[in-house]
Amino acid sequence: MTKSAELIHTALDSFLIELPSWGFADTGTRFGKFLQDSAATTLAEKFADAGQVHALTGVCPSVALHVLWDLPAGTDLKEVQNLSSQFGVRPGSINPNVFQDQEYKHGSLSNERAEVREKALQHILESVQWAKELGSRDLAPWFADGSNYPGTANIRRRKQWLADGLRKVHQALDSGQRLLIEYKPFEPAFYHTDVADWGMALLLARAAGPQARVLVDTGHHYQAQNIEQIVAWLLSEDMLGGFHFNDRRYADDDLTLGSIDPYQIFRIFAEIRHYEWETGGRADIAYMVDQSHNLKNKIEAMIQTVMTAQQLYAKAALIDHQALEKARNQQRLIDAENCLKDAFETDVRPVLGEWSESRKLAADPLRAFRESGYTERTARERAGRKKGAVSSYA
Ligand SMILES: [Mn+2]
Repeated sequence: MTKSAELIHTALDSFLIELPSWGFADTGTRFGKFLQDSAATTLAEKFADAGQVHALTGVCPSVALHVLWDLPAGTDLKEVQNLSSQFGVRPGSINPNVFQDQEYKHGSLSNERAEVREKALQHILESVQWAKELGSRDLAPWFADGSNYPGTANIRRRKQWLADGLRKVHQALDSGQRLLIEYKPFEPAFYHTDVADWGMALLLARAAGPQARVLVDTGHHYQAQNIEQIVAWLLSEDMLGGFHFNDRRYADDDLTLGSIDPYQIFRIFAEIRHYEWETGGRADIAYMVDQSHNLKNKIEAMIQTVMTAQQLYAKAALIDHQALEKARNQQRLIDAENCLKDAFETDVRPVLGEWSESRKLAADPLRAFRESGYTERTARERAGRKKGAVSSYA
């Protein structure tokens, strides 16, 4: 094996990606939801579909669960464990839902009304409990808190309420668990969101406690924001907890990773790989997908995402960090920049195929999936049951 093939194999061996349960369900836009006969509606179907992706790619052993959509009140967690063993994928991060109920229209943990804050807190604490029982490490709340018009919210007080709530959530964690704080500059609130950027998320994570980290959703930034710089800063503060992978052209578009700007994702991986090269350690990062495949076949889109992530990660594994560091120190700008570009422009797909075959996986998971006839089979089985089943987002 060549040296670069070896580098890629080693990198891919430990590169795992978590799949979101909601990525297999029918989803849509603010204008409408588009149904696919083969899309999953039940938790069993979501586990089955995620299991397909893992069986073919070998790198997606866990599924992120969304509490209200996947674990409604009265869910028997034993059933979830059974699905896990049946389909070969375990429950991953637990995502509490504190935005869907009517009470949350003005926010959850930072709502002006104490009883709403309390309701949100209880739901998140319950989610921590479920995470413990399911053996899930990371808790990843989705906060939609914010306001739509200037002057309508006390921003400082809401920050305090949010910090207080997160501190209580942190107290409930087991020693191995983590609380991931995700940020987003707008939507669904359009004037201010309570956790608008990585700095706010960092402060809230620090206020919550030592097991809290920042979650970077690649779509949750303004245009032209330098995401890899945010990643570098969070790494240097030991505060990077994980990623929600997706791509965007305009806002939080939830498009397929690397479909618009693969170099952006590569540059993020380059920062992580450089940090690991420099420290000799491994950054504890949860790589997760958070996408909405409104029009693509859900499972195919997920396989495409995983393969894209692997390709970009493999390219980043080819960076010669020693040469890069030397060029930087000697201020040879073109040479330093070309360390990244040479790696990025290498076609790693043949090595990726060899790596898959060496792991007894299909060299081309996408083609293998299409040839399996899974979509046609599940479309036949699921189509009848789905009639009229258009309710919540996923
Ligand atoms: Mn996200």
